[in-house]
Amino acid sequence: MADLKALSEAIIEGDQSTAVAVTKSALAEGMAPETILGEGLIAGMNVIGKRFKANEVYIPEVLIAARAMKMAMEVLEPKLVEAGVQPMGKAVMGTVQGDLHDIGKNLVVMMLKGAGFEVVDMGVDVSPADFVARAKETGAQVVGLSALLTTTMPAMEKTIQAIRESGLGTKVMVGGAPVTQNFADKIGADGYAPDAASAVDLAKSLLN
Ligand code: B1M
Repeated sequence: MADLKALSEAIIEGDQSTAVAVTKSALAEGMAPETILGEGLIAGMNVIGKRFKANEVYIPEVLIAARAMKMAMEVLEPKLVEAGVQPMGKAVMGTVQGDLHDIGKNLVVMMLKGAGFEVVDMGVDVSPADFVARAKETGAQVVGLSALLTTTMPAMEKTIQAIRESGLGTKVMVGGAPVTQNFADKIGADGYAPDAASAVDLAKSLLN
């Protein structure tokens, strides 16, 4: 019987080969893909998220865990699609126009995926119009904006205005080193998260 505890441990340790091997053997034994996802992969990423929030692990460990999760997800994803498993929610994420920093944004994307979200990663330097178009096209419930420069923070406000003017009901969350709760309130964001683990909690709360 495939050991889902070993699978979540492999994610926590960033052990790609064990993560892939246990995922494959669990599928071969006929285990439900959503059980493997929830009790193995997401359970492991949740531990990493909590440890990251508590400063018990740092960015490299999160990146290594996320890579192991990605490898196992490549095996699992087609089976989840076959089984018709719905993602927890859909999110569109990107770094705002004029800003090329993506390390923090990538972490948020990985943690959201780890929590069971379907995420469209738009990359960096994303215009307000492109955010609106992609949110419309995908029906995302949440749009996440990242900015690392004080000079690109106004692009967050412009993006939120464009989303509101489009009439989409999409919730908008913001983050990045210079962003604060005060700023988020001022520009009319639905939420602000100081780090990637909090961004997952926030995105979940915005779905309700
Ligand atoms: Co840039 N850079 N940089 N840089 N860079 C900073 C941000 C800076 C603070 C350095 C400094 O001067 N001390 C400074 C900004 C100053 C300011 O605006 N106040 C700066 C500058 C000035 C610039 C350039 C203008 C330099 C130049 O060319 N003269 C230029 C701008 C280019 C552009 O964007 N148009 C530039 C370029 C670059 C590189 C390309 C070289 C590189 C980026 C590489 C890349 O991202 N692929 C780079 C880097 C690496 C940095 C530093 C060193 C590190 C940033 C980082 O990745 N942090 C940074 C200095 C520093 O922070 N020590 C600096 C790690 C990352 C995990 O943290 O992104 O904050 P962070 O993400 C966190 C949270 O903020 C949060 O979760 C993450 C994980 O916990 N979070 C969210 C992030 N997004 C979120 C979204 C959410 C929720 C949470 O919801 C949607």
